[in-house]
Amino acid sequence: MREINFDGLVGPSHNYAGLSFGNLAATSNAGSVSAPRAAALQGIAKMRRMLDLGLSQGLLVPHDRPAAAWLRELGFPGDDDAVLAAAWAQDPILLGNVCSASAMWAANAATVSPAPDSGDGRCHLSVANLSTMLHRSIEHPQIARQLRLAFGDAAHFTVHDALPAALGDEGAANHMRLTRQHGARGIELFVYGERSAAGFPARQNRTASAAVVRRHGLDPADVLLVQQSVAAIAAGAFHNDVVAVANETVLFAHEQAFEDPAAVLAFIRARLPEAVIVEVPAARVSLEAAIKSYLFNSQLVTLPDGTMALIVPSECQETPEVWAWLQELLAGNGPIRRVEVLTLRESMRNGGGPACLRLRVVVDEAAHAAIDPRFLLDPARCDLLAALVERHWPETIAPADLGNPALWQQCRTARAALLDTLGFAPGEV
Ligand code: SUG
Repeated sequence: MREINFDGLVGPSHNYAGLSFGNLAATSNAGSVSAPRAAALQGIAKMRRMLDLGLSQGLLVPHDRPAAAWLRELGFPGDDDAVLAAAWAQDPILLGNVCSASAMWAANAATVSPAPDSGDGRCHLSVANLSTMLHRSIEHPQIARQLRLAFGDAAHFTVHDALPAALGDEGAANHMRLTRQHGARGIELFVYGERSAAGFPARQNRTASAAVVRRHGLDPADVLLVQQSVAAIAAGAFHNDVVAVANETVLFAHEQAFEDPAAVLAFIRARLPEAVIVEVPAARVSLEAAIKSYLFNSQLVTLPDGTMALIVPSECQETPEVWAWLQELLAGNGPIRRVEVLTLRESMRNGGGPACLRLRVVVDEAAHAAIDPRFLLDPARCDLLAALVERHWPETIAPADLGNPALWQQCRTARAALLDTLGFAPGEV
């Protein structure tokens, strides 16, 4: 069996609107000028690097933005441009919400339990409702549409609808799987948050996580619901994947990631004795440095030779305590043998690192063959995507541009060209 990473391609409307309270990068960059073309090219370069490492790579398509149809439901009349112009005049923040390219962060698209873990031998995917943040709460219908196309073969996959909005669910960003190897039965950790007195929102609800466990048919003995530490949320870790990541036998986590770390470690050791827990002490890398550099939002992957690589954002290289720690990690005799550095500056400025941009799906050969190939990538398709982005994606977007009808049209044209290049009919995704 193999793991495929499906990355969200950065959409042409990528901008810095400061929409995610509790996400320090996004709120501190609010109002800056974005570079959608560079952002999408950085994302494509990451997908290409994964292919170069011998890994399997897929993509998810940017959503239809600005979302005029959604604004129409809020009572704005007329054709799309009239709706958008009225929203811009009456409530520019609302217009900012429907212009966000936030679907790029595919780790929030769904939670995935591969076939060896589910009760019925199928890979289960639960679409996330993303209900805590307005701009993200409008993603789930289009996520569901894409996942049902990509993973439409009911012999291998089950795609579950988003949970009710009152139970905030942010998908794989709050989920970790540990296992001897991808194709073996695994244990799954679901990390939820609790609202603290005066702090940032806890975006993953415990009841939502428990519902996903039941829907996926997981054996309760192989599951742990884990409370994210209140300190981590307060420091800006709005998702668990900002402070922890797992791959096969390895859990790589900050000392302050979980409210009760001893219980997490005890569960893993009892259920998977071969597990290797790489815990980074706060005395070496503070929570603040971890969140600034996105050290734990790295992709931890198994290479074809069986060793592991950590794919880190360049901000790790620029944070001395983090880079020093990574050098020691490599010098030691642990399972992580290689560190790869990526430039993802544009996504990072909205709080999205390498791990945020991808959704992991573990499949066997038959299930792999059943995936709609339009969602799978090879180097030639990366070239096609890059050429398309060069041609159609805006070079920059300043806050005032969000009210410009020429930008709305450019975004529509860019997406239409993308769908055509990838082989989708208009309106199919
Ligand atoms: O939901 N940022 C995203 C970043 C998501 C990162 N994903 C993971 N950690 N898996 C969010 O907070 C900012 C958009 C803006 O403010 O314009 C934003 O939505």
